[in-house]
Parts: sequence; structure tokens; C-alpha cells
Amino acid sequence: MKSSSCARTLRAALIGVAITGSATVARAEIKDYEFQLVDKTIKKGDATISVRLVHKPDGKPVPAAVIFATRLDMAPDGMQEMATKVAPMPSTEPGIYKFKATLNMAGGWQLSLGAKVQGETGTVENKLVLQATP
Ligand SMILES: [Cu+2]
Repeated sequence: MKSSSCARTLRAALIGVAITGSATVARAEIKDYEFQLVDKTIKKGDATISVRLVHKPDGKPVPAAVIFATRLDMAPDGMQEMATKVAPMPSTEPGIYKFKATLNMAGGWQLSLGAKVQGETGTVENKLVLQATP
């Protein structure tokens, strides 16, 4: 009698853990996605910047996300006010997103990106730093 009520208590405790655990996973899911630069170094001038959106737990590329490039500026070199336009370009590779930009100065550039992923709530937001070479 005593041991079976113990088992019941334990089972209830385990169910509690399982529910708490899955709630944590759901909240953390958008954090499982990140942008990665395909090339960290790009020649200055008219450039094509390619980024990969990946689901970190399995490393898989994420196609069909809604991407918005918010800003490209020279903040890494202390020139936040030096910004340039970023225009999305078509990409043929799933999970790869391309942008056209004029990097008119060699040095560090920061690309701020956002994404909405199908089936996930929230927004992926990353800042990527690339180097423009002379
Ligand atoms: Cu600059």
C-alpha cells in the first residue's frame, strides 16, 4: 500500500517534469535557428552576400523563410552611421538567401537580419559581421 502510493506520487512528479520540459522546448524553438554567412570575406564594391539559415539541432538548412534585412552598416569599425542599402535577390539553393549591396569601403560590416520561420512563433534575429577586402 505504502509503496504503490509512492509510485503514484513519483509518476505524478514525472508527468510534471515532462510538461514543464516540453513548455521550455516550445519557448526555445525560435532560438534553435540562426543565420550564418556563406563567405565571411567579400571584395568591396558591388557585392552579393549569401547567408544560410540553419536549424541548429540538426544543422539542416531552412527553406521558405520570410527574410528581412534590416540594416548593413560599418558598426564593427565604429562607423554606425555609414550604412548601405541591402536588396534581396533570388536564390536557387534551399536555405540560402542572397542580398545585393554596395560595400563602398573596405573593413568590417554588420548585417542585421530577421526571419520568420514557417510553423514557429517569434522572429529569428541575428547580426553577422563580414569583412570587405580592398
Ligand atoms: Cu566606413
